[in-house]
Amino acid sequence: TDAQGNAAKRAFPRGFVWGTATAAYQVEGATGADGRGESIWDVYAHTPGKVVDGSNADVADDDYHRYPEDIALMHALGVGAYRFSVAWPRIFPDGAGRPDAKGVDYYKRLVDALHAAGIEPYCTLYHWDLPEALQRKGGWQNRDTAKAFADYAGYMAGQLDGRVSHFMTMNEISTFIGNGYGSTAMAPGLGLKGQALQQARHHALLGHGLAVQAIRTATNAKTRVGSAEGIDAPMPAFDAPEHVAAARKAAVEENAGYLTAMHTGRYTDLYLETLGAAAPKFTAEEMRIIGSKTDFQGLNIYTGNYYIAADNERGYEAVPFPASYPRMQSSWIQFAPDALYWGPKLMAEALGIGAIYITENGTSSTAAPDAEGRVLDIDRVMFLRQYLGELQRGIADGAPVRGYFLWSLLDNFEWSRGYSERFGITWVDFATQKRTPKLSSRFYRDVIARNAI
Ligand code: PNW
Repeated sequence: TDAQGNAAKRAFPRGFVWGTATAAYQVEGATGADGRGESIWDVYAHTPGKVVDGSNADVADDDYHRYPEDIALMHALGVGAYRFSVAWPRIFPDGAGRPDAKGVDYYKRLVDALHAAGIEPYCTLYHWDLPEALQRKGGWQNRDTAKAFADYAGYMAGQLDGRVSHFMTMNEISTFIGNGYGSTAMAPGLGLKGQALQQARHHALLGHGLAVQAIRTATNAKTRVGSAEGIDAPMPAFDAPEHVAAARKAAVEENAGYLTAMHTGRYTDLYLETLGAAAPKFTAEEMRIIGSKTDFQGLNIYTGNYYIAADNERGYEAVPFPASYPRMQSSWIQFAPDALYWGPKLMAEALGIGAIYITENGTSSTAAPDAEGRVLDIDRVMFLRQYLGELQRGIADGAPVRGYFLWSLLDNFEWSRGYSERFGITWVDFATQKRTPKLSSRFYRDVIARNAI
């Protein structure tokens, strides 16, 4: 019990899944090892001027070789689950055709080592590292990429069948389409507009739907299939009925190109109307595939957006963040713990989602080793304590959240921010590859041990 004597009220449900998350390109390194093919991120990171600190992920955390040490770190933390991703170019170096046995074998060894440590593997099949060979044929602008993805996803899921209980097709279609196709901030950096951008987005959704079906065909009946999507986490400006209703409408319309389409099998009228001539071309059959039933929805939530009721066609209005609103080191992370209260709750209500995992939550921090080598990242501790407190409150109020994956286990290659933004609860000295758990790691260990906040 805490000072108020209400510890029981702050407990998470029995069996709640506690985990950490990483992604292949951000931690593995070893980009030339075994038969791995080139990915769009190798090309992008090696193009001068793309990554702020001029770095790349050729070595990153060298997790391809050091995974036993990193699993030991997780074992010490007490996590019951680990979310990792498979690098498509390690499995099919050319995107399709003949699989590389050594690449496949690496993930089998990783998964077996996780089980040996009592950690359940949660596997993402696409975390943005498209084989460069497919980019040369148009990447997600080419409808054939959706089919190639489903073939790869089905093959890999079949290889891991029985050893992985939860598969996620893709990570944050919204981010790799928005930043990689809609702007130049991420690979492949195309900066498309209008219909071309919408068509690429539609093909990525189609790839998700086809992959859901391929994974089901390739695995046993107990396997759970979903995706990990970045959402516009809707929050009422404050808890008044009209603003809650407004945020619930925003949940549907602001995610219309992604989660709403995936859970309803259709684009909303308002979405298509707003796009006008830029709307994607699609068939009823494609929409049926995009709406393929999943078993859970992963949500990556770092921040959210506030809404108020409005007298307009949508019935809501977003409240802009003033310059004085508190932010973390990464300028896009507005400190908004209520996103973990309202986000899952309103998305579940609005789209009828039965099971949610928070597949990513966390923050960057500038905290660095002190004279004694300790990393006292009190900003991250504060962030996690507040967000987890709101998550617990949301679950107590009925949000169907089954687990939480902290991003990230390790400092790693933060895409176009290179190594300048560190999201790890473990410090990594990239010169020596030495790992040092930060203060936040001890905090998270305590939360897991007590199953309470
Ligand atoms: C997620 N934004 O990316 C990714 O899934 C991770 O790979 C990444 O390391 C993590 O969040 C931290 O950034 C995002 O600008 C990157 O809104 C950028 C944004 C959102 C998500």
